[in-house]
Amino acid sequence: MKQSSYGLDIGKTEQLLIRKRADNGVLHFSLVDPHKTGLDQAELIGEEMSSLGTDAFLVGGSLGVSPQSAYEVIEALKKTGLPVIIFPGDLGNLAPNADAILFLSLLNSSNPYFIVGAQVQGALLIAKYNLEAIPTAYLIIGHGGAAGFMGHARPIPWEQYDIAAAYALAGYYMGMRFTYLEAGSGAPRSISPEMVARVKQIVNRGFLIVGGGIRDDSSAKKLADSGADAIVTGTIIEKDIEKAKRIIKALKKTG
Ligand code: 1GP
Repeated sequence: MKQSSYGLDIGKTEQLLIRKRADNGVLHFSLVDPHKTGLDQAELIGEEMSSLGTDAFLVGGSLGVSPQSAYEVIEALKKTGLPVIIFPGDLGNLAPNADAILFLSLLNSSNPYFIVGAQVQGALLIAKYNLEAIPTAYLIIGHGGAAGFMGHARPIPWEQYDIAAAYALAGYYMGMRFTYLEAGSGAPRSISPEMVARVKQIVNRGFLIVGGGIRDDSSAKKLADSGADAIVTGTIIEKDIEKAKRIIKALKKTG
């Protein structure tokens, strides 16, 4: 851990992501849900996605994830040497062997449990596991998918760019260096490039992750060109690896 003079801890994984972003353009994160992905499959996905040039793995899900299943999938993905970061749907996602955890606060939940309650329940365990916590404002947009439903979200309407920007900025002022704009896994469409551009314009010093419903290279590229720092794909990896390949290729050409 690098300690700044103000006592701010920026961990190794976060530093690596920021450095990679600066050096190599927009990053691609591969989402693996331990509820949907068995051990052998996780190993295959790891090999395949790392050879295609993905930058990191996110591991997590909203339903049916146990610490044991998370542990096993993380172990399989770590063989790639790429960062493996927990993307927790609930406390069952916490496993000690990841490189880091997106310490999410679902800011537009109507239930304080998802804003700070689960975080309090998990905090001491995260410290005990010595997991690097990356403070992240998690915002559910539009459809929201299972994450939105399970997290009691009041999804921000697709076209309300300023509301998304205001939430992201509030999160940033509260110390969340990362923002995750989430349309929901398998959402019928992705977040619009206009919303991404507005959020990036307002929170230009934060790291912006965009995911949910991204299924082709041209929409991924538009989101990247609009200011995303990392694009997440999950469903497409399970369904059509060729498309995932084209998405990564398109991102590698971005600045
Ligand atoms: C979900 O943003 C991610 O948290 C990925 O969504 O499965 O639609 O790619 P997809």
